[in-house]
Amino acid sequence: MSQKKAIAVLRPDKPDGTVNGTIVFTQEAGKVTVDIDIKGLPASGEKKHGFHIHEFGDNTNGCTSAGPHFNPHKVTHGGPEDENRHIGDLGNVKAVNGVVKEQITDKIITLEGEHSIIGRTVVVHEGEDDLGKGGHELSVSTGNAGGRLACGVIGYLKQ
Ligand SMILES: [Cu+2]
Ligand SMILES: [Zn+2]
Repeated sequence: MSQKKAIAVLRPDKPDGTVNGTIVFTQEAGKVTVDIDIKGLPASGEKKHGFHIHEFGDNTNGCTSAGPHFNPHKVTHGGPEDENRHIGDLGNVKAVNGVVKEQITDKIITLEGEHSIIGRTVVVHEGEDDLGKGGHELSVSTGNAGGRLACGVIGYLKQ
């Protein structure tokens, strides 16, 4: 299988926003590796931020235009390890003093075929994603992760 790579360059949602970064996706057999580099988050020790792929590759009115979580199967929100989850549910990233540097792998997202994430938007949220278990009315749709701090459209990366 030929390896495919994609990238999303994160920009702040608001003109005075500080959050930026790059997210690199690498398709491998049956999984995608995601290299996450984010800077400019609130520097307050360790803090989790909801991290998802949203449906549309549209940032016309900031990150809001990206729409809801990418969810072609019309199921409820969950965590990345849950059987029941949106395709776009990648859970949380953990910032340490405003910086995220982590690598995750996910078996649900893909850079190929009908449910490819290419052309959709990565969003970093203000708050923590409760992975559907918070008991808030928004838990089952968004994980109640709060506002959108930064986002970027996923496109093919030269390799
Ligand atoms: Cu989100
Ligand atoms: Zn979701």
